[in-house]
Formats: sequence, C-alpha cells, structure tokens
Amino acid sequence: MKFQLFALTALSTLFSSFALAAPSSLELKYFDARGAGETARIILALGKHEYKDTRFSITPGTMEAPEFKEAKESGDLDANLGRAPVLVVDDSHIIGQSRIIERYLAKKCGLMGSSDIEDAQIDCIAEHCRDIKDAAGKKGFSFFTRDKTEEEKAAAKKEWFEEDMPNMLGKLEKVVQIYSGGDGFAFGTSTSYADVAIFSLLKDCTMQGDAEATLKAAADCPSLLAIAEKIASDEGVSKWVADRPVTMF
Ligand SMILES: N[C@@H](CCC(=O)N[C@@H](CS)C(=O)NCC(=O)O)C(=O)O
Repeated sequence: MKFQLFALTALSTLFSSFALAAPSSLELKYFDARGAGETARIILALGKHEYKDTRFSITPGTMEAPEFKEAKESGDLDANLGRAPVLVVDDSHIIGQSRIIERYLAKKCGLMGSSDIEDAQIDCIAEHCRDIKDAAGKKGFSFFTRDKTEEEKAAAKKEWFEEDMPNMLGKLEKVVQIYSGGDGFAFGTSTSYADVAIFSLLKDCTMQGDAEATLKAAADCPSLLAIAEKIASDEGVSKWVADRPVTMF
C-alpha cells in the first residue's frame, strides 16, 4: 500500500513536470521589419524555440501598414497601447512592451541568471545597450528624422559614430569586464540576454548601412566584439539571419 502510494505520487510528479516542461505556443506580432521586434526573434533563434512570426506588411514607398491598422482597430494590440510588438502565449496571454517580451523569452530560453541579483545584472547590461540605441535615435540622423537637412544629418551621424558611440561603448566595455566570467560572455560563463543585446547593438543595426561604422566605433572594445561575434556564429542565429525576410530597417 505504501509502495503503491509512493509510485502514484512519483507518477503524478512526473506527469506534472512534463506538463510544466511542455513548450508554450508563441506568436510574435510586429511589422515586417527588424525594429523593436528583432531582438525577440534573435532570442527565439538562439533558444531554437518555434513561434509564429506574424508580420504586418508595410506598403512599399510609404509608411502605411493596413494589417497593422486592422490589428490595432480590432483591439489585438491593446496590451501595447495600440502599438507593436505584442507576444501571444498559448493563444490567450498577451504581453506588450518589447523589452518585457525580450526578458520573458530570455527566461524561457534559459538566458537569464540563476538568482534575482544575476537577472538584474544581466538586465542592467541589456538596458545599457538600449540607452545607446536610444541615444543614437535622439542624435537625429536616421531615415525617420524629418526636422534636419541631409547635411545636418550627415554631421550628426559623423559625430555619433566618431565620438559619442565610441565613448559610450568604452563605458559598456568596462561594465562587461565587471560581470564577465570569460571571453565571449557579458555575464558569467554562459550565454545570456546581455550577449544578445550586445549582438543586436553591434551586429544587427537597424540600418544595415551603418554596420561598418558601428564596428569601427567598437574597435577599442575587444570584449564587446567577441560577445557579438559569439552570438553571430551561433547555429540558430546565423541560420535565422541568413534566412529571415530582407527588410529595410
Ligand atoms: N515602448 C514600446 C514602444 C512600441 C512602439 O512605439 N511601437 C511602434 C513600432 S516600433 C509602433 O507600433 N508604432 C505605430 C504606432 O504607434 O501607431 C515597445 O518597446 O514595445
């Protein structure tokens, strides 16, 4: 009787752990662009997690996206204040905000730390990367900047890549030296969300035309370059980057 009870408990534990381990169905809804959706896609490629990559097409030569408009009007994007991306988990739970989606997926793919403190330190590096991307946006030299002449944009871009970005990356290199436990890892001795954020910043630039200038700006940051390269050469990531839809940004 005692044995039967033990066997029953063991069996039910086994079944419940299978149920817990069952992969969730995931759908990422974003524009047909890299933009604020691509880091999530890179995390999923690295974690080799299946998902539905729903893309709202952008009408060529315009910034119109009728499928986005439809999704917004239907309430599908309400969780992100009517914006994209949103992640739909198991056809029922909707998550908005790209950074939160990234962290959720990073956790799911085993790319966070083993304690709250480690998670916070990994997040800290990822947020530094976000600050650098935001600073580039504020500099105002992108395709989307409307209030500057082409000459003004060219001057801002030169200043960004030759002064501001190398300066910020130099500081990030120091942060990585605090947390890294070995070459190719921003945190500890295993691949984390922080590595993906560094890869996205240095090797998956929104405008592909900026790739060379970005790597030049990082020339004095060997740790950052090694981390970005390690993610770029991951089998899942390199396959995704080679096969993904080609988009302008
Ligand atoms: N902080 C939000 C920003 C979301 C956001 O601004 N999404 C843009 C695309 S990157 C969008 O949907 N723009 C269209 C609109 O606001 O109508 C996030 O990171 O998810």
